[in-house]
Amino acid sequence: MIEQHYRPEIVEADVQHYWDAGECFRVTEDPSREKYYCLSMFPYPSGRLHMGHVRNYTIGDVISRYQRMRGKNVLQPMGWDAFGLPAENAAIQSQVPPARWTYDNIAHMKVQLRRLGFAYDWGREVTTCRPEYYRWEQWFFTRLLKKGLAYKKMATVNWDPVDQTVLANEQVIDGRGWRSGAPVERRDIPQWFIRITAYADELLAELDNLSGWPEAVRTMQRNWIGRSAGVEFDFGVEGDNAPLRVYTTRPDTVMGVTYMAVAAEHPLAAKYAEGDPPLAAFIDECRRTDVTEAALEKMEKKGHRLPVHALHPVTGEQLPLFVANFVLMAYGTGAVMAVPGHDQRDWEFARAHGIEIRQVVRPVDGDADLEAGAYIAKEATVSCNSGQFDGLDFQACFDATAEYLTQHANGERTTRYRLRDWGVGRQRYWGCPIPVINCDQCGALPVPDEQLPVLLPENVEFQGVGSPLANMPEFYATACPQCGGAARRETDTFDTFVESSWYFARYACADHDGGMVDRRADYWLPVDQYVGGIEHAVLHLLYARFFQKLMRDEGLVDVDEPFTNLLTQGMVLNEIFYRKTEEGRITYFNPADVDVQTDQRGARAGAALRTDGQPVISAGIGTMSKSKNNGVDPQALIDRFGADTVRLFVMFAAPPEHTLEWNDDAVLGANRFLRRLWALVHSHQAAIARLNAGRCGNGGFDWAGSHPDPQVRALRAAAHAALERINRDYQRYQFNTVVAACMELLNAIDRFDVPQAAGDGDEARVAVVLEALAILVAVLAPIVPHVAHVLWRALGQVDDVIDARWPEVDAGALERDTVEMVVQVNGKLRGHIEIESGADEERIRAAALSEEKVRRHVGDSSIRRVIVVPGKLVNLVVG
Ligand code: ANZ
Ligand code: ZN
Repeated sequence: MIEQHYRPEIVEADVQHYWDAGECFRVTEDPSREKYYCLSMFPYPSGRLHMGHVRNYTIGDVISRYQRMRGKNVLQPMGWDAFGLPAENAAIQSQVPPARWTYDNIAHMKVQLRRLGFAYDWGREVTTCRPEYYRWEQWFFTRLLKKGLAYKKMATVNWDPVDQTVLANEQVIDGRGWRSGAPVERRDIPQWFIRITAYADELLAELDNLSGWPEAVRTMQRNWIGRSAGVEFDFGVEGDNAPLRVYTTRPDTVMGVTYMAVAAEHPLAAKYAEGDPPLAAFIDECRRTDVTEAALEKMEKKGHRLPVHALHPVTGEQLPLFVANFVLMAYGTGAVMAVPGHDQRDWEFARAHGIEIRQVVRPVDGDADLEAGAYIAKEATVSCNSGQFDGLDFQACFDATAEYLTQHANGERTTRYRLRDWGVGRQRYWGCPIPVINCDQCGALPVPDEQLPVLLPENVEFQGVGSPLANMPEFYATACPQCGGAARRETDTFDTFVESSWYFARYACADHDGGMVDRRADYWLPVDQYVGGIEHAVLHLLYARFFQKLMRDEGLVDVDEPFTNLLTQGMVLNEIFYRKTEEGRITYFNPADVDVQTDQRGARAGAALRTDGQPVISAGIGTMSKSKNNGVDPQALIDRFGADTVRLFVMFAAPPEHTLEWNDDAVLGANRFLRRLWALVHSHQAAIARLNAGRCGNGGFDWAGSHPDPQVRALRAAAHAALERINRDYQRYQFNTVVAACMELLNAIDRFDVPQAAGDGDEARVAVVLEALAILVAVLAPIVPHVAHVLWRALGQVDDVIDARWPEVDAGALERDTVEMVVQVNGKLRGHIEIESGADEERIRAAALSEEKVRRHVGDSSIRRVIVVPGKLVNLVVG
């Protein structure tokens, strides 16, 4: 028997204790059962959970619990993405070693996660900064090294000249070091890379098969990989110059070339700069400009004419030749054929230099306006002004020109990727040491297996200037594994994306100490449902897919793709309030400290800070963030309302992929719903207990055939119709409408009259309430598992609701088996009857006459005729 009042703090503590004691969420591999692996992106242990975590993990937990009730063998693990920069920053600020800070945070956040009641198998917890984990990452890297899939090359880093250290991108603020404030310099140093480009084709091709991923994410990955088909071929150059080789993705526009451009570093530019000081100065200027894509887009397109012409490979035409600041030496051949009619950069440059803009492509129907800008379309187009290549669509013209250029201009078709190899080295302390030994004689060698792991010293003096590893001979001094001479350990550590690229596989066998993974990974992988933030759409998800393939090719796992289905949850938003001082300094105020005033019509009239009553400015709604001071602390909410209310709120407030706007009233509403549910079960529990006792438990009531009481039938129909909708919405993860349907069902049960005293004929009324409540509690169990656990018991169920079988829709209950008919006597409305659809005339007539009002109007007259409009109306003609 449950108490009268819902007290979440007691309910939740009890139920969590029960789950722990029974190890209810521990799973083992069971080949006889269908597995379901549900994974939420593991958190960085920053210290506290935020609402984004709560949303992410609630969605994952609801899916996991739902699948379990559907009979699957469900794995839902949790762990910690524990290496990374914030630990170093904290160490500098508060003098705690990064390891201590990290482990303390993990301990605290674990308590918070437990408090939310997530069904995790904590026995599989993975903490990436522990040697048990990262040793296998090191081992794996040494395999990649041996296969040539890992290599070292020069790469540019941000260098802080005052602190004498490499800075991460996040540590560069407006071009200055975050601590020293000194302008950051660029330096080239040797760094470690993994050859992701070797898998570019497969990573791209398999995106087509990932039908369980949002199209937007697949598109982002496609663009990131950026495969393009192109042609490299030669233009002639006047004088005794070598031919000028270009790379283009639009050979179909070759007839529209009106000038040529080379990069400042191109040999042709250098050749003519010798006797030309203005050109030399221009080249110098180009070298100093930023070459990021964004900068190239915006900057003024500048160029300097060279004293020779290039020669068109088809027409032999003389083309002006420039050195231009928008051509990059590192891309393609460092030279471009410029087609101002169909390339925007070329168009801008041509405009600025008075060069001809020639149209060679037009829309199939109509024309393009080249006065406004370049016409870049490739679909529904046709080539024009192109001589022998006229009248072709994009692909046909591409093929025809490519073929011609291959024959006549030393051409070659090429495939290029935007994707670059993954630079995995970081000049940081709090990361996994890269397992390499550098020997002056033998070069960079992998650390031998028996010397792994290379332990990261955890008790370090951390000054924040550079990585302490580079100043710790006890760490770096070692012997060369090949010649035995003195050698130096690599002091770079891995990018933390390396750890998160394989943790999903490690969960399958987290306790395995004989290798990276064991055969249990074959049982669990691929992850059936992955849940996480859209901010990881490209890097993390691409690296994880890449690692899956690397592991496959090492024989460690057998599937090609790690994540069958991906759900990217939307951001959690809240209002933003601020004040600005006269000097322009902005202070943000937490919405919880702001009172919003409304006018008579309920529209917002203003907002004021509660503490001083003075106005604050509203900046609308935005993502919850520290910088805007508009976060809501989940812990405070849990303390006040309980975890179930918080879980219910986040699931009800919006579909998982949409943004979720914070709303205090809706949190209260969620709490009220749970209290009503509790009260409802409480009010019926005595009657239910009697019913169950009479039927030896389970309330098993035989609903075969139609029940004579229309109200009983109606409630059954409502419950099963709700279940049908709920099932559909669970399948498509529309949890908000699941909750809405539950609310309606609760109202329907609430309206239903149940006799509270024992009485024979009322058994069906208790039974139908029990059935409806059992459906309601069962379908709510994934969302509000604690309260559902207790209420399930109160309904007389012996099993735990986590293991209850998902309720089934009884199609018989759904059939609208009665119709309402209007009863007329001599054409005048005299009453209504509820009657089985398909009842015959005899039955309808009897039912009509059983109505008191109808009987009065018929009186003693004889019935001469009965006119039935099926399903609608019966007219008794009397006289
Ligand atoms: C002629 C042309 C005509 C081009 C046209 C585009 C549109 P993606 O797709 O990113 O690979 N390009 C080639 N090498 C370059 C370099 N070193 N610096 C700057 N731009 C360069 O880009 C390929 C296109 O970028 C090439 O195709 C070339 O311009 C330009 F209607 O050639 B195109
Ligand atoms: Zn050596």
